[in-house]
Amino acid sequence: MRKELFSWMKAIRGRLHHRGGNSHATKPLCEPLEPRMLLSGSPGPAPAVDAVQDIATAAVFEWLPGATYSQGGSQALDDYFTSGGTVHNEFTTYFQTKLAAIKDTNGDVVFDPAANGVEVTVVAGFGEKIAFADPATNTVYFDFADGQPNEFLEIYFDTTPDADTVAGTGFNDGTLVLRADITDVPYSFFQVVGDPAAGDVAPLNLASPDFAGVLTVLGGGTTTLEAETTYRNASVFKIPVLSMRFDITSHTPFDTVTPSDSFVTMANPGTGDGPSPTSFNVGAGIPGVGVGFINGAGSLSGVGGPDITFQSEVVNTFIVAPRGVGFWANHTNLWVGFDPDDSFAATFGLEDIINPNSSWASMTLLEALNTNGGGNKALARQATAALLNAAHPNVDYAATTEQIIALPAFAYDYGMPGFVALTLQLANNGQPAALLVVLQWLDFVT
Ligand SMILES: [Ca+2]
Ligand SMILES: [Ca+2]
Ligand SMILES: [Ca+2]
Repeated sequence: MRKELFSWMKAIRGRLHHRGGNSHATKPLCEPLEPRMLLSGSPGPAPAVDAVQDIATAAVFEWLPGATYSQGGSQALDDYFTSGGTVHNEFTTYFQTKLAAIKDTNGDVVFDPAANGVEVTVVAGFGEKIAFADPATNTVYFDFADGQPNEFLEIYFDTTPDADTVAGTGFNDGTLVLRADITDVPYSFFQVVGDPAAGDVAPLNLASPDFAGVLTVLGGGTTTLEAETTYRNASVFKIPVLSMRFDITSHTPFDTVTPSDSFVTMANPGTGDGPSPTSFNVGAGIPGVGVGFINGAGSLSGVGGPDITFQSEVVNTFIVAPRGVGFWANHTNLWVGFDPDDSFAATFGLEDIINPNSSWASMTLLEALNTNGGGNKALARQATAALLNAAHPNVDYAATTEQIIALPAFAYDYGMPGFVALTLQLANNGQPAALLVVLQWLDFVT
């Protein structure tokens, strides 16, 4: 090992005195933490979807156009206006839709539920309140109303596909595979095009007769949800999903799907089928809800009400825990910003340190990941995994790529490759505390 160290450190021989007192640092590292990612044998559905194991780091979830329903949304706007902008009543927004495809960071489809004969659905409910309504632009901005009793976000894996947008059923059956606490709605607005008081401008319904004759305002908006995982089925979401973001684009009138008759309005207390959806259609016996009220011409300040429903397009991404050396070595398709054939020396700025005649000089990043042994080799593979973690937009990592790139030279400069490798190994397995100390040190000396 010492011989190898010298070959790598050709250019920094003069600084070897820094090694004093760090003899422990080059001990070979055992790597007991890597198996953490290998979750298998869990009960639950048996998805014929190896791709799903990669979803969290791969991917963007693209959901099919679906329906969103803001129960009390128009009433809240009316209350806001009639109170002179002082009343900010809470209402509840529900959405439900079906997964179209999982795509990787290149935009390529990595999983197609329909082609696999399965269905993945999402249902959610969350509180909102009007932050500010601007009559000059017909734009309403919403704040998150956290912690409503009917707040939920659930993803289902269903081997008997049955989700029906018109009926609003089949969105919370099968097996619940992910549950999350909605933690923020950092951005939500809706803008009516034209004068909402001048009357409704477009038919709400398409093929369904259920909303026949119901008119709607014309408009569009965006809502972003942030949520943190509270339950994960490890046989589908094999990677620890920490958090997620849903970007919901809504508009009226509906133009590619029909409004839903019912919505899931309650959280599922278990992991199988969830509670039956609540009907919002004509004749449901819900006061104030029905033809002429939903989006239609009501008596309320020209905005209709008390509820409003939209067609929505939803995409979402997941933030996952860092991945270890083995994962990145076996998932080169998920690398972002770096290629397996990239030079290790060039990537980490080590050309002046590495002996050009040694095998280190020609080592690729993939070869670096596959090194065995401690000290230099441990640093090479852990720094490469750390770099890939830091570079991936869906990985929650404690360091930037710039910091990781600077670490190997720093580690050799201070004679502690084994120690830095250990801190990176811990960080690559979700324990960043030691790395954060090293980064403070790095920051101090550079
Ligand atoms: Ca089903
Ligand atoms: Ca279903
Ligand atoms: Ca919450």
